[in-house]
Amino acid sequence: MKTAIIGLPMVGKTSLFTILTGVHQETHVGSTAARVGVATVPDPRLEELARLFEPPKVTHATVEYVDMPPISKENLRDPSYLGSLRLVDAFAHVLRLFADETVPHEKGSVDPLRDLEDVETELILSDLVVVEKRLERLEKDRKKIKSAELEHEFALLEQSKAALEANRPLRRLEIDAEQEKRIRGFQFLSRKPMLYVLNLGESEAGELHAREKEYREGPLAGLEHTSVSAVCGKIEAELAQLPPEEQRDYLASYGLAESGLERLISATYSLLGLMSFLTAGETEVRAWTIPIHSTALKAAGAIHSDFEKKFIRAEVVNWKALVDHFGYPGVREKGLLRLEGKEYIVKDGDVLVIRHG
Ligand SMILES: Nc1nc2c(ncn2[C@@H]2O[C@H](COP(=O)(O)OP(=O)(O)O)[C@@H](O)[C@H]2O)c(=O)[nH]1
Ligand SMILES: [Mg+2]
Repeated sequence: MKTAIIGLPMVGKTSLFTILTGVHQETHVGSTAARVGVATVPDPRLEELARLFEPPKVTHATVEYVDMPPISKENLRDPSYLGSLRLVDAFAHVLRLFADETVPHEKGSVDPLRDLEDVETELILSDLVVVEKRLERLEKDRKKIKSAELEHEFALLEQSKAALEANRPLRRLEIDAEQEKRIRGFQFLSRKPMLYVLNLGESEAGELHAREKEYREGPLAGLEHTSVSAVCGKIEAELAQLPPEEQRDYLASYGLAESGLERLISATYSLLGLMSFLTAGETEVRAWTIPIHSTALKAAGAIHSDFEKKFIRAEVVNWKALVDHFGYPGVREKGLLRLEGKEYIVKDGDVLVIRHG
């Protein structure tokens, strides 16, 4: 699962990418190459389970971020740039709220809502080109062949075109599951789930939560497949340089209780429709990534394809119960370890033991 970090030039995309993934590298000016890095999904449950089992290995879930050169008309005409954007599962759009005289803004002033609209419009226009081309082709085909398949696609693209022409991103299009399958192949940019990252200045650090709430309940209220997370890029960058024992004091000096990165990563994770189940034992404590509403069978398959093929049953217990009762014997005794079949819908925080043939 990949999330592309997008936005206008000089808004803090690369800085954010670096602090999320720890990947340092200069991007050449004018380059349309994307860079990929991996961020660890923070999970305090793993630490608690690790204290209990003391395994040699603790493995967190991860999400991938892609650092993209800026969104511009020119870049959006570049096939390799477009290709990188199409491949990702979601976007994190960095909105610049920080004011800094020494960092020029392409549009001459700091105005996050204007930037949001401008980038959205570019994504919409890019999709419109794709829709119009395909519709042209379909018009011809429909004259030659009568097929329900073509008619369905035609109707869906007409509906998409109407939305785009009204300047509405396709992520706000309400369609059924079958149409969803049909539209997926186009990899439309304006249909990708969108996380807005508010990049605040140091002086506003104390208002992080207030700002986030203001956007969530204001301009971004009720938008489908959209979420918002505020960070203070500059503070996070400096924080990353400090030893862990000094980090809390540093955050406190800005009136912050926690790093914003963890919340940003978690927001990405849920925007992607993902959750974690856990496995825990003496050899490893680990978080596994699966889509929300996955069955026990799918969860088994995430661990090993053989576990899915030869699945018999899953033993399931909530992670907290396992910690509170000091391990499997304790939860077994209390009847908290349940036997579940293939169709069981796994919950976030379930610890699974897969029984297989
Ligand atoms: N004051 C301030 N400067 C920032 C912040 N984030 C990034 N910058 C600066 O803005 C410039 C552009 O940052 P960069 O991450 O390369 O932006 P990009 O062009 O969007 O990738 C750099 O000089 C950064 O040091 C921030 O939160 N506060
Ligand atoms: Mg950059």
